[in-house]
Amino acid sequence: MPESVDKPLEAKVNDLTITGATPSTPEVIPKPIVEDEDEDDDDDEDKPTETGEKKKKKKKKSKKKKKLTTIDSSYPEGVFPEGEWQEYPLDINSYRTTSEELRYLDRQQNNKWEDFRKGAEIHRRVRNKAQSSIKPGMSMIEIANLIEDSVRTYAGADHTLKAGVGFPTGLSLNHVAAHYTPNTGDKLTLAKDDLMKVDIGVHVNGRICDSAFTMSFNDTGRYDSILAAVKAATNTGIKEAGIDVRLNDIGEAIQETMESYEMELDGKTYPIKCIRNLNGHNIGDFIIHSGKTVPIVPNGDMTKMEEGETFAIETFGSTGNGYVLPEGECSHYARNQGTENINPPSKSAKELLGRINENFGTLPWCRRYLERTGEEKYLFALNQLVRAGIVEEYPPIVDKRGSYTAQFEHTILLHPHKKEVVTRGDDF
Ligand code: HZT
Ligand code: MN
Ligand code: MN
Repeated sequence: MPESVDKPLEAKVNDLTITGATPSTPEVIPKPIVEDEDEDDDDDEDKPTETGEKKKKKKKKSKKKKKLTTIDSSYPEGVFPEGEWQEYPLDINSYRTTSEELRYLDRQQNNKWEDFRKGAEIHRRVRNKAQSSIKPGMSMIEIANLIEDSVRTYAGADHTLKAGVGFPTGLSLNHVAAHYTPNTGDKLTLAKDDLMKVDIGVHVNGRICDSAFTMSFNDTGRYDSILAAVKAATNTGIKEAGIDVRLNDIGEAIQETMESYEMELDGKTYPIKCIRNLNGHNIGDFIIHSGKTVPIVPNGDMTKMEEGETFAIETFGSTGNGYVLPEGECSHYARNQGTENINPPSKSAKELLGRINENFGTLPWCRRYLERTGEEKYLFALNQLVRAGIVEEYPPIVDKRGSYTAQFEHTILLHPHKKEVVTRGDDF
């Protein structure tokens, strides 16, 4: 659809690149005109020269450098690939799939869905890069920078609130289930047998794609069953989700899938448990968790999902207690909603809050991002904002020491007629 009437002008990103574009029929799957290719245009690298020798030097030089450019340059019409479509599960909803009225209703929201799809395409490209280039021995800071720089480059926005990183990159290892990202000075490096949850957030105009996967570098199949359990459990949650579905019932289905797996580790068999105090959540504009939570065990919550809602469906499996507690130095923060009238307790806290508002609004951020804005001795003021209730800390959350945890997560859109697993890729 042509540019919106219903969106404020300042909320648009990269107007220039899509000016004058006449978007094609929405039913046509958009094909990127510029595929990522080798850095140079030389496509005869492998052909022997007249003397029979191959152009080795040239090939080496151009080997793995991929052209990283804005996602808009790949989709100049501003129409991004759709995610995976799934029909709604309940029989009472079978009319939705074919209803012309509901499809029409859905098109009124097209700008919003396009923002999610653009974020999702950035997410897929960034995680492909992560999956091919992250190696044991790298520092956690290097890994975080690789991912976040890639998000920023694809987003190509001149302001953090237009498009880019949607929340700190989670790189939690082993018994740490979530909300670890390195702070400056962190010396931690990735080891071969680490099990790493990579949780990447991409936002476009405040529409946040929240999607995560788990990486292993062990080639003996050590973690295969926990990975299979959690991937299957998340897919169960996605399949069960839908308009008028009770949150409790999604939790029940997820647990049933997850806990049908076990894992043998060094001669001992462990049940794979759901981490019962972690859950999926509604996603709101610039608000990573708004409203409903989606349990991963039954919890008696009879609340239903509703038309038009967007959710992060995430599940966590563990060989430990299946219960997490906060532990370790905090890196993740976000402004608390509804605290606009609380007065910051000091001049430095007030100034820091100004910086936070200007750069992140209500999006979550981490210490490294604050430092990118030019802040340096901010910790005292930050802790004042935390104590005043203006800023919320999201410390790392951990299961039992020595246990292993895994996570898979997708963002889903509950369109009136069908649901869209917008962050789905060929990887997970
Ligand atoms: C909080 C802070 C962040 C939301 C889930 C999550 C990563 O555990 C209600 C349900 C980023 C995200 C969040 F910096 N959390 N998804 N991906 N973390 S949560 C939550 O705090 S609140 C789940
Ligand atoms: Mn996440
Ligand atoms: Mn999430």
